Amino acid sequence: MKIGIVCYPTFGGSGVVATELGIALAERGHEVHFITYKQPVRLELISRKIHYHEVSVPDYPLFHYQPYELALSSKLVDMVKLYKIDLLHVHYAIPHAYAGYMAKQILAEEGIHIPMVTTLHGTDITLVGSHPVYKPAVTFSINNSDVVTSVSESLKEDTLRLFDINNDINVVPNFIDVAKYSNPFTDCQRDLMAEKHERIITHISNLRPVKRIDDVIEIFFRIQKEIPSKLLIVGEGPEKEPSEALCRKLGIDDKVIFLGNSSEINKILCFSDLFLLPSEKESFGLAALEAMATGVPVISSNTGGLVEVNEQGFSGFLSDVGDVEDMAKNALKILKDPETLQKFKSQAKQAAMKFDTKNIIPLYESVYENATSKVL
Ligand code: GMT
Repeated sequence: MKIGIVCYPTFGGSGVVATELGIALAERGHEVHFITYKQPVRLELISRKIHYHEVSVPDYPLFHYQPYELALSSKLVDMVKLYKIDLLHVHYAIPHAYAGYMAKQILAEEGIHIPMVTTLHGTDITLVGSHPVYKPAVTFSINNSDVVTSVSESLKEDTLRLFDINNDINVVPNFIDVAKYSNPFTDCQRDLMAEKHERIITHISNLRPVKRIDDVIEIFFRIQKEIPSKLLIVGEGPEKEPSEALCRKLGIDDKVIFLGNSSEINKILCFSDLFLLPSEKESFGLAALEAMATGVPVISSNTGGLVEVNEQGFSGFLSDVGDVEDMAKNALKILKDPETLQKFKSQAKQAAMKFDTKNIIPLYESVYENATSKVL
């Protein structure tokens, strides 16, 4: 099948999922066309089966806001016609589902009936999409997609609660190529980051308020009082500076390393002992799954889809949002004894297996068949 994928190409879970999906589909023989404003960060492998088409928006001084959706719709129309694309799969409702719908309508005028699948990722529903400014357009785009998928049961429930939906929503969870995350390194070079006797605690995100970075630091503050340890914070975002200030205030700035954005996530996870994800909201928590697949147990909040990913007392522990005392207590439970840590590491990996690429990609393939049957 020839599949056109639209996504946000920069750092962020939805772009990562869309890119990994495209790569996995190409490996299964499909022809994949990424149509977006920048080459997706994880798309290193350009092959005969993977194409990238850049959407450029001409700069015109009259426009206060450049009309990206319009440029995207036009590019989708052109690419569908040029490459005879069979299906559009848009990731993140805003504005991709809306632009995809417009492209679909323009193509229909010319007798080309292309199915469109929309995948909801989280903030397009819970944080941004339900804002009154976007809500009518988001509702319309969801209701007019041929098939809608959401990355967790929890996100499906949120969508049905927040919007007036008259379309089915299929849950297709996020996935991971467990083999690829299985510590390819014989030596993780953990001495780059910490002393032999220290535990390494990691957090990876785009450092926005929803990730509650203060809680990450507060949890670590309690851990390091009991166990020699280092905290690695990976990513860039608006919370970085206040977090650095909090570390200085707590007197732990020598134990916290801010690494910025990294393309070496599996190397970082390779030398991590514990992953922290105390988010306010999380439709799935792909970062937690990446950690688990590398054999890193997770201490998280029990919000949204995290309860579908992190298994209480098995791959890690979950606590109420903001309960840093409980999170620190659970972290220490895992870290204090080497045997317990080893047990949680292997259980985390085991729990990640059910989200392995080979189990999830066929679900997307059957979604594509279903969407195609709707336009025939
Ligand atoms: O929250 C992020 O880090 C980015 C955001 C995005 O849209 O790229 O992530 C959302 O989609 C991911 C992939 O499906 C999910 O794993 C994240 O849980 C979700 N983030 C939120 O719901 C806050």
